[in-house]
Amino acid sequence: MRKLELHWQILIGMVLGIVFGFIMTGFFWGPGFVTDWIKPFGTIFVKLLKLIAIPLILASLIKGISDLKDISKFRNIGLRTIGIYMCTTVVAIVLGLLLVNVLQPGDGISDDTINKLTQTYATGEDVKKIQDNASMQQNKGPLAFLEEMVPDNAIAAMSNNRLMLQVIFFTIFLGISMLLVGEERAKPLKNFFDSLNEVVLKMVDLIMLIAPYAVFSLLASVVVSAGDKELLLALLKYAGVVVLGLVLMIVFYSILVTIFTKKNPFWFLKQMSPAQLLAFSTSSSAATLPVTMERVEEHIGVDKEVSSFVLPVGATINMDGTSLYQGVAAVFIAQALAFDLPLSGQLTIILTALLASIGTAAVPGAGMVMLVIVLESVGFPSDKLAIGLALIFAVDRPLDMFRTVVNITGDATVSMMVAKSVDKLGKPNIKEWDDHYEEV
Ligand code: DAS
Repeated sequence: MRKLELHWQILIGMVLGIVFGFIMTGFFWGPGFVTDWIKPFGTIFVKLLKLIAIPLILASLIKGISDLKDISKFRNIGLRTIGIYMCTTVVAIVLGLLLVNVLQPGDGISDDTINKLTQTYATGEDVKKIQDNASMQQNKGPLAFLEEMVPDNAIAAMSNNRLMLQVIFFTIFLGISMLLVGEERAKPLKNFFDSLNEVVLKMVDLIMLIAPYAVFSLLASVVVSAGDKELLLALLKYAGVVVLGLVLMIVFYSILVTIFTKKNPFWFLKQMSPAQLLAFSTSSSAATLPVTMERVEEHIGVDKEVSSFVLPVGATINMDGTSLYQGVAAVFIAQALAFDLPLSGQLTIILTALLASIGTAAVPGAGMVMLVIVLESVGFPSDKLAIGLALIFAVDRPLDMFRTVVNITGDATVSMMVAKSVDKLGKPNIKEWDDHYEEV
């Protein structure tokens, strides 16, 4: 197994996990066995990745900023990054709205299916938890996300992955201050973070040694916990529209990479495939971030000065897959429950889905929590909200896997575009494919 390239190892682990999961569903003791004896290994793997995400952000961001030498370059990278992120997210939402209006997946849902979904999910703990999380988000003002970005305790912020944006804020503040005190004075601190960066990247390599076995465990547990097969089929058209949109976003990124970086898009997708497969398996941009950074820096050649800012910020505020999904899901629910959503309402969705995807945490299922905000923004009746969420809950986990792949691929694409624009897109350190494939 070790001889194979990483993405083949992970892919084999995923396929075997899915097959094993389906086999286990054939025995009454199967799902319990997988949940009790197989799933923990996948959970440990995700926890290990999250464990090093914060130290990696800290070390690589400090190194990236302090390597810049002056503030103007940092401002340059920051403005380009945020600007391109907002553009790709708007493209994703508009694409989602176009597809869901043209393909109308909500029209085919029978009342019987809606009733069955309502009984299965609408009264359940899961939907109630999503609504509680969403109402906590809503009670805040429009600038809440800005307020929450500033930590009042740096150590506490680092102890909680959901506060990644606070760690990024603190780290940028520290990095800029290091630049201002001058290279000599900041040298001891810079040396410390430079070596921390090397050590944490080595930890990524060690954790990745168990990746094939971990994704086997993660996929097996997803298969055994899948909902009612008949209900899944009823939602297949809706799921198909979301996945079609997400695939088109990958095509969109490939076009951006070809035009703006002159790199071969197939070469790009191959270099990113281990991170994409992990994003699919974990449904977490935060857990995948260490691997996304390693792939972009070592295998694509984006300078750390760029990737150390663009990728951690992207993992938290740039979720193109999630925003496309929120656009499709909101209109699908309106179609299925015969709620009239005129064009003005759909334009509102563009803005709220943009803000919702910024506020979505980089953890599994977070996109669904923010969907409530999007639905409320277009005046969707709150008594029907639970039914609406129940409608899409059955297929949310598989769709979360796909949209997380798009989220991290979008981040990698923007990091290459920004790097190219500031002439920081060099040669990969590790070659896995011949040179002539690399350039278009
Ligand atoms: N799973 C989230 C992520 O980590 C995205 C989502 O929930 O939509 O990117």
